[in-house]
Amino acid sequence: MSAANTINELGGLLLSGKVEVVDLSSPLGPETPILQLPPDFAKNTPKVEIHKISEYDEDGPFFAWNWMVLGEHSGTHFDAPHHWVTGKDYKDGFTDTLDVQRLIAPVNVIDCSKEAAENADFLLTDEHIKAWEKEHGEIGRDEWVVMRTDWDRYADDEEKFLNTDENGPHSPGPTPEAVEYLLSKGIVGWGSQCIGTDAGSAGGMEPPFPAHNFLHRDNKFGLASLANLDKLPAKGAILIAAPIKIKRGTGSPIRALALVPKG
Ligand code: 23J
Ligand code: MN
Repeated sequence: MSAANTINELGGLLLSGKVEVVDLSSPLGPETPILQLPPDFAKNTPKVEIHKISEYDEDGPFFAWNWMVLGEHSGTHFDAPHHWVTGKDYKDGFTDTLDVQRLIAPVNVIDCSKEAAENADFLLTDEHIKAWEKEHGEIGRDEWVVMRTDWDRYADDEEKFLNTDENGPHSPGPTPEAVEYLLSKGIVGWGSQCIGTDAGSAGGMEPPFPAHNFLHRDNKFGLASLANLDKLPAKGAILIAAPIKIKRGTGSPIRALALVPKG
């Protein structure tokens, strides 16, 4: 089938609902959990603030609008390669310079929801991923891979979302070997339902924050705080993850969307 026919058919499938658009973003607001780095990194992203300019009142009789305090890495968001020192030299590693052709791609959904419910420190290994591929099929070049943990159930409860105790944060994520394996498959990016692309324990890994370190070293993208991955098939959906075009931006909140064939 020609590309024109395929797009035409996709348009019809979207209009008829046979391809469903699934919202993979959580609402963004003052309750949105924000990463708290250990005290040796003094500066953190501020909490989201939404300030009213007007709402059909003396400050603006015909219109409602707000202004915001918003860190790039807030809520459901995109990590660009320049976010990490290992990706600092990529000219196309910023939100305004990256290749948008890469942002829309098939998505592989690795379901770790049971493991994560039993163990908040669950780590996805390269062996787990290979077993997943045996069951569902190979992960292909330039595809997205996301880890389903159903962590979005805590998306407006920072304490549960970060799950920090005296030993640090506890949330699931990949091992360094798992990330290297995915990169060997040529993925475009890796997504998590937790605060970042790395596990809560990743600050103590070698290297620290291996998902950030390896993904951005290879000019790949990260997605964090994804929602509704329980509504996606293991394979067969298309993920759209487009950051705001911030000049020399290292990331941005996104409205992540999935196209899912129904029935
Ligand atoms: C900076 C340092 C560590 C981490 C992060 C940022 C993120 O999770 C992020 O939003 O990129 S873990
Ligand atoms: Mn980030």
